[in-house]
Amino acid sequence: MKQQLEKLEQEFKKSISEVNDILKLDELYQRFFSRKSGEMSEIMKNLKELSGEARKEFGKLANQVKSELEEIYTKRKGELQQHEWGNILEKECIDITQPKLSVEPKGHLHPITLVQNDLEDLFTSMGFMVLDGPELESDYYNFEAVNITATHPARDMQDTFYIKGHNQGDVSNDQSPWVMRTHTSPNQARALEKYGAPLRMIVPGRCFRNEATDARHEHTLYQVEGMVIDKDINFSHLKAVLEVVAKHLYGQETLVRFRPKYYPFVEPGVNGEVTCSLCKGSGCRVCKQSGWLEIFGAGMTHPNVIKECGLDPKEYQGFAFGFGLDRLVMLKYGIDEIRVMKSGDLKFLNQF
Ligand code: FA5
Repeated sequence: MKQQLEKLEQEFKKSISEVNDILKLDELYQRFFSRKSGEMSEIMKNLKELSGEARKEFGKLANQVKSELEEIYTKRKGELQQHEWGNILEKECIDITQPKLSVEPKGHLHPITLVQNDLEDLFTSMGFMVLDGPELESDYYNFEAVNITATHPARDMQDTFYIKGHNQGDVSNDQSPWVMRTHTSPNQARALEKYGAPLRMIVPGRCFRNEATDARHEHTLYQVEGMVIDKDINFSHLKAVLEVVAKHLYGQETLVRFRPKYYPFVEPGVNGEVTCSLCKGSGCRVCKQSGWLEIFGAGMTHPNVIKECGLDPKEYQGFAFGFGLDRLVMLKYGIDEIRVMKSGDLKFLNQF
């Protein structure tokens, strides 16, 4: 038994000198000193075969060896722990002298959003509500409700994307075909039906047309619709509001001119132009050498639209306008090509 104990002692010392991590060290400890199946317990089980004094003597010796080996174990464990902490600290330490990592550039607002926000603030300050309307619109609201009947030639002015399927009947129990809205004007009828008169509102939003695109025309364009309906509204109110907008955007020296234009939902209708701020009126590619740029359509609301929305045109009058938001942005920032705005080109976008 004594020999067994010596063998165990030597083996333990040899094995522990070869162990390099704490997990293996604990496994080793269990192998030798586990109460149930450790090699030391196996030796101690034989103790009962010894008699009196010999048993006492061997028990004492075994305990001495055990505590000596446990001391070696504890010391080795301490060394290994220190080593592992050292590794962790080394891995996790922060070098405060290191130069800072370059931070990803933050996003920013698109120029169309900047001008839209600016206009929303301006119109709100004049008592207008800011509303929203659907991009997938019904034929009824896009055309019929604003006085463009099914066979009306004015439909040709806006080459339209029709979508399969029909509206299921919303505000007006409308079952007409779907279209991608060609302008924001359907919201004239939607707003009048919902809020009635008096009404002062704008609706900014995206519109879609089957355009042959060029420097001034896009298939996906932004407009800002506006409408005022009240008693005793006349053309000078319309002119005043649109001049305020033009001067707010482009400066007090900006000139606005109105020329007659046909829109079925207004009478009289006008097309509004401002002096081209790119060439200061001398003529360039964007204003087609005319010195003027068309930025809105407008006019006095047609009595048919007022009637269609359940109001009496003898009692209420009003005006409506539709700005081409992309065109407003082009003029404000001197952009001579509309298509760059939705190109996602960072060289362009990072300028704003
Ligand atoms: C309309 O869309 C009318 N709904 C505007 C209106 C509203 C008139 C209320 C009267 C009363 P028009 O098709 O002219 O009208 O477009 C209005 C503005 O949108 C134009 O002045 C122009 O600035 C802009 N626009 C029109 N088509 C495009 C296009 N393809 N790309 C970029 N801008 C466009």
